[in-house]
Amino acid sequence: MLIGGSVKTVVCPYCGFGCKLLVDPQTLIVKPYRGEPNRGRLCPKGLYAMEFALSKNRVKRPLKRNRNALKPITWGQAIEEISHKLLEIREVYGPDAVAFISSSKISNEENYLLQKIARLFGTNNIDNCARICHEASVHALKTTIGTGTQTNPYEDIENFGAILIWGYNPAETHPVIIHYIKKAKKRGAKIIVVDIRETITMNLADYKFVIKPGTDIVLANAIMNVIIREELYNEEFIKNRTTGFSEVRMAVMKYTPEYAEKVTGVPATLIQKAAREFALAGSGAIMWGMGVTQHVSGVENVLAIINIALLLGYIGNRGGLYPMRGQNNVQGAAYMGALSEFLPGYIPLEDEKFRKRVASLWGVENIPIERGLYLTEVWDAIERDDIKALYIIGENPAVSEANFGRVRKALRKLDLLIVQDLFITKTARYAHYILPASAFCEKDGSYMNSERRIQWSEKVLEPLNDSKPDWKILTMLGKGLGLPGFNYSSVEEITKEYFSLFPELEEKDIEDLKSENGIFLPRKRLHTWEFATPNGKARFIAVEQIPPWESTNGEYPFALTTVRLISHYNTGEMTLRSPSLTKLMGEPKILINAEDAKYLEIEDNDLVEIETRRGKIRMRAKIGKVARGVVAVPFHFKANKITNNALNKAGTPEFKFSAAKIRKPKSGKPILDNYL
Ligand SMILES: Nc1nc2c(c(=O)[nH]1)N[C@H]1C(S)=C(S)[C@@H](COP(=O)(O)OP(=O)(O)OC[C@H]3O[C@@H](n4cnc5c(=O)[nH]c(N)nc54)[C@H](O)[C@@H]3O)O[C@H]1N2
Ligand SMILES: Nc1nc2c(c(=O)[nH]1)N[C@H]1C(S)=C(S)[C@@H](COP(=O)(O)OP(=O)(O)OC[C@H]3O[C@@H](n4cnc5c(=O)[nH]c(N)nc54)[C@H](O)[C@@H]3O)O[C@H]1N2
Ligand code: SF4
Ligand SMILES: [Mo]
Repeated sequence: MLIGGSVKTVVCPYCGFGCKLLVDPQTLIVKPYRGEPNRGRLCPKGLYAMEFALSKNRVKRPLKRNRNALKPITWGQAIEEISHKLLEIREVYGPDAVAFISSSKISNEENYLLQKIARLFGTNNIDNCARICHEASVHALKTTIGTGTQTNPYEDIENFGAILIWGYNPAETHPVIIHYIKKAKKRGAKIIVVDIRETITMNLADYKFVIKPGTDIVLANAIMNVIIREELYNEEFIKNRTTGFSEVRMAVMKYTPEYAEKVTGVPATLIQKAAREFALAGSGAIMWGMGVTQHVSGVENVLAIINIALLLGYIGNRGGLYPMRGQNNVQGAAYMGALSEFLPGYIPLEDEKFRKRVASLWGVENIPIERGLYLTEVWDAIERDDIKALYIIGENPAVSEANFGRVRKALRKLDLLIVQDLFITKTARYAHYILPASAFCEKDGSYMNSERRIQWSEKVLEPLNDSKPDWKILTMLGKGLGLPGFNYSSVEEITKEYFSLFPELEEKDIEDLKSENGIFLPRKRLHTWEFATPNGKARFIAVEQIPPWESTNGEYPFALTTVRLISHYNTGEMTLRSPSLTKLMGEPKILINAEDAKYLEIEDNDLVEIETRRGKIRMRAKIGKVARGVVAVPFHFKANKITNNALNKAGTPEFKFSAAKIRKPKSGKPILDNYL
């Protein structure tokens, strides 16, 4: 239902860049916001963002499973039954037999409420898809510089002298940020792109480094080897603002450019030239993505990248670290405490003073201190009978988790599965209860983008049918569970409550958040003078090459990685329900090197079968620029049937490396037919 009135400003529901959309409530036409951060630009996903919300397939009322059928029930019944069953499970097995999965698609207020429910219920089993995305960056950044986030705003990118883009393909995944990178290039910035295939982003590059998957540390250490040997590092910065330089100096000695050439495939002379240019640029950004974090060496990969920035003093006013966040509110979900090892503001659970402060705000004596399960640990915990009930909001693990066969088996085994989503997703098909959530445009709330800018999103439409905004459902659930302090009657009351946990927000009010530029938390630029570590200095941590979990061999000779496409989004639940986007969609294809294809007698567009130790999928082939022995498969839809679920120290799976074999089947259809 239209609510009328003037044009509304809404935060894009797709990626973490955080564009604002101007939506006309009469016509529902979307136009780009002229101010920051999108400066009059949008990609097609933002432009057509209203379409999935208007889909006929939305869940319209609460549903309960009755054998194989889903039957409508009232909200009152749903909340009463779910609360009763959760309390019963807590009574018999304890609070840690329940896990909550929050969503990087829902607002700060909604994430804040779900972690509040989990912790008041008695468990830190609360997590979100940050775990399978940038959590390795959070762990590495927190250890070295004291904060786990992007350090600088987007606007700084256009002023730096060089940009190093690593395992990140913004031309497809954050299209609007390309505007900032192009402005830097026009001003003369050198652009270096490191990937395992020739990406569209490489069209902007002065140096295109196509490496073998999982060899990133060798390349990073070789770049440092050149910078140190040629004394191009920033001695003053290292002396005054860091510790641990001598260990890094020792560690990178053996990573000569010649050695790196053998391992990565990038010519030694090019590594030398690029290292020199990056060092002599005087300032620089390093931007990275999933090619870096989704490895068993994810945390160490990020440490290696941070070391390059520290060597050159490219931080604060002379540079920035940009772990570019994926989902529209993944940064907010983490900041609001929807992570199993952190309270709001990334404060560790062990911080007694802060824990007590949170508890007193919530009207209880204390909250649990033991770290909860990572999202990626939940599936084995169900297998072990440690988890009996799972409450999932806006997350689709039956498709997005590595080696999803075992996830689906675990979902089937649960005593109680509640899924709160817009659609009957592949995950919801296993649910005992499905709760219909309202879409982004049917509610107010705040979201935090990758540069830590909190922005207000306005309601454009009334909730569809009997759906409810997630914060309203969670308010009912909190009350149903008998938890204190769930008498919210407006979303702003929740905003005020989370404001009170952050010293930087004490002086601010909601009107500041609703203003044109939103609010940066804690501030626009971090670490200008001092790092957030106990001694105020950044820590170099030397790292050595770590091989991928699986190795290729005669039977599985190919290194398989998974990637994203511009016209598809994650598990497809939103984009596949948008008529305009489906028109733009290309068929996902496996990318293979021309010589490998010739050897296997595969031609462009042939159907091929890709098999790993977990299973097989089929897809058409595209012959293109990727190293021999490497294949890249779009992750959307079925790739996780065959990916490897080995985890890194931060709990992220190695989505970016599985050993595989490729063959041409005699007949058959590609996997995407009739997907939804
Ligand atoms: N169109 C679109 N946009 C999106 C999304 C989407 O699904 N579709 N998803 C959003 C989300 S949740 C996220 S997290 C971001 C992710 O954004 P990106 O990080 O850009 O996404 P990916 O394509 O997964 O991985 C980036 C690159 O890593 C490369 N790569 C693979 N293995 C390796 C390796 O071993 N080393 C190196 N150096 N590179 C490697 C891939 O070839 C790929 O080009 O995108 C967000 N934006
Ligand atoms: N092989 C491989 N696997 C990967 C990756 C990879 O690179 N390779 N990348 C990983 C990464 S980085 C990520 S982030 C994950 C993404 O994995 P998921 O987060 O599971 O994927 P999405 O498709 O974004 O699912 C979001 C869900 O939220 C729902 N939703 C949208 N808006 C709302 C709302 O307002 N309320 C509620 N309640 N629900 C809503 C949508 O309908 C959808 O079901 O995938 C991971 N999996
Ligand atoms: S770049 Fe990201 S935030 Fe901007 S319109 Fe596209 S999907 Fe939305
Ligand atoms: Mo992500």
